[in-house]
Formats: sequence, C-alpha cells, structure tokens
Amino acid sequence: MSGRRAFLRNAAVTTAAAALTRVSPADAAPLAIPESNTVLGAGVNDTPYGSVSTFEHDVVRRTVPFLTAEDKSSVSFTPLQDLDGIITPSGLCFVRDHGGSAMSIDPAKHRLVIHGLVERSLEFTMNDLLRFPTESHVYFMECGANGGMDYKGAQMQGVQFTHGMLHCCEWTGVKLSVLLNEAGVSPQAKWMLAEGADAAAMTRSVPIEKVLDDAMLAWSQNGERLRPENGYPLRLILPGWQANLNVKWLRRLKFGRDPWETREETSKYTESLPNGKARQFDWVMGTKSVITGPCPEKPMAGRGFREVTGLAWSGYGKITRVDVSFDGGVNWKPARLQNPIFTKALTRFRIPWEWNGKQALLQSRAVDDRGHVQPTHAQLLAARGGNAIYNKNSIQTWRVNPNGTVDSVQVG
Ligand SMILES: Nc1nc2c(c(=O)[nH]1)N[C@H]1C(S)=C(S)[C@@H](COP(=O)(O)O)O[C@H]1N2
Ligand SMILES: [Mo]
Repeated sequence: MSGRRAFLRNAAVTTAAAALTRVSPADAAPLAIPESNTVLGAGVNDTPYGSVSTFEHDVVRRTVPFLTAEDKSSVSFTPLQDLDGIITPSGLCFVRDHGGSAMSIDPAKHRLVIHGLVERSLEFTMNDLLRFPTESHVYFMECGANGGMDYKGAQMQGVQFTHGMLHCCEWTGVKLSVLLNEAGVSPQAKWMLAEGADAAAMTRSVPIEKVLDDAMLAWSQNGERLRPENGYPLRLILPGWQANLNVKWLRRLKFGRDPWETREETSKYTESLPNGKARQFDWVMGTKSVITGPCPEKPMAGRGFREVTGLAWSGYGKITRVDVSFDGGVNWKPARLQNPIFTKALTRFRIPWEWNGKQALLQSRAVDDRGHVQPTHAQLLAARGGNAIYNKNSIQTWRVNPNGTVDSVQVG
C-alpha cells in the first residue's frame, strides 16, 4: 500500500518535472484552435472497412533480409514494441509460411475431411462446421524458431526480431472433441494427422490426448473471419504448442495408430543431441517473457520515471508472476500483472522505474501456475545442448546505455 502511494507520488513528481510543459493561465485562455476543429471530417461511407491512422504507418510486420532470400518460404515479425495490452491486431500477426500464403481459398468450395481410424469418414463444408456449438478463447501462438537466431549470442537488434514470431488472438470455432463425436474416433487411434491446403501441404502428427483436450478448429480471429495469411477459412489451434502444428488452411484430419513422421517432424523441428539421437516432438512452448518497452526500438527518453512493460506467456498454463531486474539478474522486483490473465495467452506486466541515467541491464523472468520458472540462457543451454535452435525461452537482457539507447546483449 505504502509502495503504491510512494510510486504515485514519485511518478507525479518526476513526470511534472521532466516531461510535462507547464501552461500558465494566460497561455491557456483561449486555447489555440486546431485545424481539425474547423473542417468537417470524413463521411462514414468513406471507411466501410476501417484502417489505422496515417500516422501509424510504420507500425507494420517486418522481415529480416537474411531470412527472406525467398519470400514465399519465409517469415514476417510482429511489432511487439508498438503494441499495448495482450491482443495482436490481425493485420500485425507475424506470418510464417513454407509455401506462401494461400490467399484465395473460396470458403464455399473448401472442405474438411475426417478419415482414417474413425467409425464414419466425414466431409464438412464451412457451413456445416458453423452449425456446431462454438467457443472463443484467447491464445498465444509462437513459432518454435522464435529467438533461435540468438541461441549462440545476441544477433537480432530489436524485440520485433528477437521475439516477434509471436501473436495472441481471440480464436472462435468448434472444439475438436465436439466435432469428433460425429465421426467416432476408434479407440486404436493414438495420433491425428492435420494437413493444410497450401502449396506446402503442411502436415503434422498430433497425439490424441492433445486433440481431445483443448484443440479447436477456428474460423474467426479477433472477432472477424481469419485473415487469409493466418489460415482462412479454417485453422487448427493447439493452445500453447509450437505454432508449426497449428495448421493453416486446414483440409484434412486423419486418425491412425502411429505418427506419420512428416518432413516438419523429422528433418525440421527436431534437433540433434550430443549422443547422436534427436529430440523430436518437442511441442509445448516454454515459460517465457520479454520487456517490450524500453527495447532497442523504444529507447529511453531521458533519466527519471518510465514505466517498464512487457509480455509473459507459457504453453503450460497461466502466468502467475513476473519479476524484473535492472541489474542483469542480481536483484529482482515483482511486476504488476495486468488483467485479464488467460491460460496459454500473453499476459501484460508493468513496473515503475526511476532511471538514474547510468547503464542498466533489464531482464524479466516469468513463472507459471505449473511452477515453471523461465531459465537463464546458461540454464537453457545446459538443458538443451549446443545444437539447439528451437524453443528458446531464456531470459532476454536489454542493456540501457547512458545515452538512452538500448541494445540486446547476452548475460548469463
Ligand atoms: N498449412 C500451413 N500451416 C502452417 C504453416 C504453413 O506453412 N502451412 N506454417 C506453420 C508455422 S511454421 C508457423 S510458425 C505458423 C505461423 O502462423 P501465422 O502465419 O498465423 O503466424 O503456422 C504454421 N501453420
Ligand atoms: Mo514456425
């Protein structure tokens, strides 16, 4: 309680002293009239589908040249540094395609087939699917390769590129367990193959436990139909699991006894271990967090007060705690978690900071309701081995330099 009061007092004093311009009563009366007060605005018919302000046009998905030699098998990154709250606007959700985005699938012609070890093979139109009992859930989705470029040292300068293969949307659709009641999955079926209708014909094997737990088929994203690049008209959602398994443009679900050992679960999304074996089926995205402001793209405006904010998430469940360090992990302070906090969703955290203008090493560390604590980089490397490239959930360090710029560095 006294902490909060002290914070409010501090914040008020510093912002008044450092950031705000005082207005004398003489300057204030009358206030200058802005141009927007003097002309009629746009008509409602001018914007049948709304768009962002022209002053926000640099808030966009961005690509990295060395990852985009061929842009049909590539990735664009979410501008996390420009976002508030926990929902990623659909048009800013990172896009990762293996054979380009299938942009013109006609929902009237699209079909979903369920077959294999089921009592009844079924084919659904989109209208058939829309008749099922429907649910909406907010879930994060993270590419298994997010951060992978930084495993061997800080390489990417900017939170958009260190962490931007990440989005969090409200997905609406039908739970797979509900749909499967129609087909009657055989007790011998232990795995499900999901296939996309894109040029990559993305296929992944999913264990039946996940299928019957919280998997869903979504047709809406943030309240409107899926964006084409995110899987229109139908997408598999496997909450908390590597985004790669969340098959876009979903056209087929096959049930069987064994995994299919597809390309994306053998030559890709596996990693070799020192003993010559490979780590395979590493599905759950680990407990993780990152400070999104300040960050390289959002430097310090000057010494004094600034709220530090960021995002935390866990593929295992809910975020229960985020601690922030300003000295590279020596001392930690609990951040405030902002409601709502959903399971397997991004959680926004905030903590006040009074910057003395000296070099500082900012870190955040997330804890989830299963007791997982986000590891340091050294702990992660020890656990996963030197060949690791996927599922990098270690603590990120931002070095705030005396001139206010921010760099990505690796500490511990
Ligand atoms: N059909 C299909 N589904 C796919 C892919 C794909 O190329 N084709 N890419 C996967 C990968 S690797 C990722 S990281 C996520 C990206 O989802 P997004 O483009 O909606 O962000 O989709 C997955 N689902
Ligand atoms: Mo991915």
